[in-house]
Amino acid sequence: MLRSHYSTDVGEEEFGKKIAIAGWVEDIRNLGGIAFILLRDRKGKAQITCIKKEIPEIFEKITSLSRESVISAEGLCQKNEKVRNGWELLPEKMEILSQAETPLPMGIADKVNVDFDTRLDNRFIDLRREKVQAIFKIRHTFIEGASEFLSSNGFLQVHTPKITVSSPEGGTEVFKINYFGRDAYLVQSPQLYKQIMMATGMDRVYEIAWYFRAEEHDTSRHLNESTAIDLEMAFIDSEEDVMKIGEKLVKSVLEKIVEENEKEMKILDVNLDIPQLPFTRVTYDEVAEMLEKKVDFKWGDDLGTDEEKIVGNEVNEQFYFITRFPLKTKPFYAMPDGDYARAFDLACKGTEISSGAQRIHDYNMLVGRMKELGMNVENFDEYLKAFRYGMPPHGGFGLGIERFLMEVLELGNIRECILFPRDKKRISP
Ligand code: AMO
Repeated sequence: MLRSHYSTDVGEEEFGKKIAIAGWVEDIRNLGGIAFILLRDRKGKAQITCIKKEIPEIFEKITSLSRESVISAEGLCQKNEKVRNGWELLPEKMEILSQAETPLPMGIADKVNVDFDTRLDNRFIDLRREKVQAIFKIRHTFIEGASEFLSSNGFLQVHTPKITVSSPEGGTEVFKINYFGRDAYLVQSPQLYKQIMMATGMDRVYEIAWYFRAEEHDTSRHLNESTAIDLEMAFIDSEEDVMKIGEKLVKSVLEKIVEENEKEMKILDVNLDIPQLPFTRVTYDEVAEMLEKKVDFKWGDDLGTDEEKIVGNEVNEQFYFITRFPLKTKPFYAMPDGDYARAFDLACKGTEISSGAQRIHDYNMLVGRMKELGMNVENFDEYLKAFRYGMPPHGGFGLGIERFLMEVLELGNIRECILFPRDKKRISP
């Protein structure tokens, strides 16, 4: 069979020529003397038209086909303005590569009336849907764009361990594993390692990887296994240097998505506004003042989902930073500034999508802070060692990939943005 054009993405130059296409049978219509197949592949859809009296053996095959079977077909690519994409394939050969069982666990074409769990239980079929594929095509652009932006700004891509003995973000939210009889943990964040990297002379690093959090809450914005873009940069003057990279990164990936994913944005029915730089900065104190007027909130409290939404409405910007958090709300590694931390969150439409800080780079100050917080310093020996032999001032942030996509694409549930979500109830498929 001809393999020169295994795609439904056919241009006018192919009209009148012999082509081959292959994909999934989305629909079959048999009108007695003529049959139509709507064939779908990664590029789109095409119609195969078969006239019974002209080619009865193929017509026979078509009548035996089930929806979602995989076929290939070869024949004339005929211009036909009545067909959606302006052409149809008149098959001379057709091969059934895989016959699909019936009934299907769920439908694929536009109106799919099944609940989210059924979709996730049958994710390989769900992922055949145009809308679902659009999310992952945009996700691809986002990650590629972030990588391009960071590389061109001197960041080196690294990969740090995902199995560790100490956990950076507090001991309660880690998955414990049995590592040849010893206790170990799946990492919640590359925090400790990306900071250790700052002691190596590789001044700017970034990592795109998986993180694991044993958080009990089962919400539309939390996953137990998620991915993030993390970076760390040395020789900064303050957290402002880190925020500047963060906002430029966001702007640059959005520009790339607008440029490369017009079709997918249309399928998802979303418009992306390219934000102006710099993003608005509001201090935690200003946020606390907004909240004290509206809800039961005291200076020093963490911002929960409801509080974040209120602040989002008040600030009324697509992206904004919240800066100068109370020291007690941030982890031990954040650089203190009196009662405040040199830490920030980046919010998109009222949801935190990233957080970061200038870090403590002085060994004694870091140990002092850990002791103040009642941490077992010995558990962090390997991390602390990197601060004893020359550690420059540094800072960085972590940006949740699914959080970002969920907000920017207005998807409402973070599980839409990851192929096979892991949450409190779901560990398969
Ligand atoms: P933080 O804990 O705020 O910071 O995480 C950084 C970003 O990761 C995403 N995120 C999550 N996404 C989905 N499900 C979860 N359970 C989840 N938890 C976090 C969010 C969040 O903003 N080490 C610091 C970062 C740093 O300072 O560099 C950290 O992990 O988008």
